[in-house]
Amino acid sequence: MRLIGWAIALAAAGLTPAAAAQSNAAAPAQSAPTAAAPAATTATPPAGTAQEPNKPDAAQPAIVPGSVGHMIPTAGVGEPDGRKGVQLQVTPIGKEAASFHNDWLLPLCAAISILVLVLMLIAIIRFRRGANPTPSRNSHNTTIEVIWTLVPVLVLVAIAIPSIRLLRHQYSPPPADLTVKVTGHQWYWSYELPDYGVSFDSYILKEANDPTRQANQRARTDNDGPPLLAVDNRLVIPQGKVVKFIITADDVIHSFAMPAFWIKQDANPGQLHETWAKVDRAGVYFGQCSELCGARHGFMPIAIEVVPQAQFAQWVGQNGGHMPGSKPAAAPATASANATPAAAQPTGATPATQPATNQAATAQN
Ligand SMILES: [Cu+2]
Repeated sequence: MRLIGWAIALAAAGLTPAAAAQSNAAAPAQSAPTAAAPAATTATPPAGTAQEPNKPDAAQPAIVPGSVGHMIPTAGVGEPDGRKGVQLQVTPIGKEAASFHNDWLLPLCAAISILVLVLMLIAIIRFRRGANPTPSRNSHNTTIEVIWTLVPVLVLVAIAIPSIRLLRHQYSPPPADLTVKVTGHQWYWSYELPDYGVSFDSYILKEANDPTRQANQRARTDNDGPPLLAVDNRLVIPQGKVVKFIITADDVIHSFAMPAFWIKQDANPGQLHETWAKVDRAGVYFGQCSELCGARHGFMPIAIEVVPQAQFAQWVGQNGGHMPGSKPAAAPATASANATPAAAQPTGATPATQPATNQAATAQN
């Protein structure tokens, strides 16, 4: 009895802080402005208002539509276009998954639905009271019972085999050619290519008539992409290469989703998640944060541009980075629009540290 008493006391003590925390959490919610204020002050840059607060427009070179990093999107590719079903898939996994969905699951679902509908119609019409006044008193039929047990089992096996095969392909990626670290923030994404010395932030491009757009912020044009999906700095990756994405977050849970690559991976603070893509088709692809992450969750799109290897090298150079094995860029002054001051700094660091970084990068490749 004494033991039980202690157990209850301990449990109560354990529960109390949780209950207190809950009531604390509930309290600020009643006064919305108080709750919003700390969030606004902790978010740097200020919640969704600045694209590159440290860099005035005047310092950015003019954007040439169609150049690397500014490829003009193709309608209906890598963006929603009102079609039913999944987007055009551009990775091997995406193609396998879309084919599994379109050519196997959908026909199977349709066949089962039609079968059930026909059986229901037969039961309703043929066995209605008017047509069948004295109902059968049979309570079971062994043949039918065997059929209605075996057929669903076979249907499940027919779904499970390709489904498990797809999962196996998805979770056994080929060796990576390139690693990209993706970090979700409230409310923007940042990207880092550690082996190339490139890192930058990527913000939504606001509409020209958006009252929250600051005077020095570039407005979206159709060359950038659809509204709510276009970003100021796109991630550029090489065509036909295996890209490993290491995904995390620095505040709350986000989700890195790129429908045309068949990627959707949670970005959790304090955890590294991994996914991959091998994109064979050059182009611009758009995705969105897919985990409700706060007030501007709907305003942190993802844009990935897939380009041939030579253009990728050009983009790396423009952003103050260097191809593994080659000499790093001379000075941050050569960094283009995409390079943030944070990205430019390591390149401008003392030359003594550079060869070591370079060797490490080469060794990893
Ligand atoms: Cu998010």
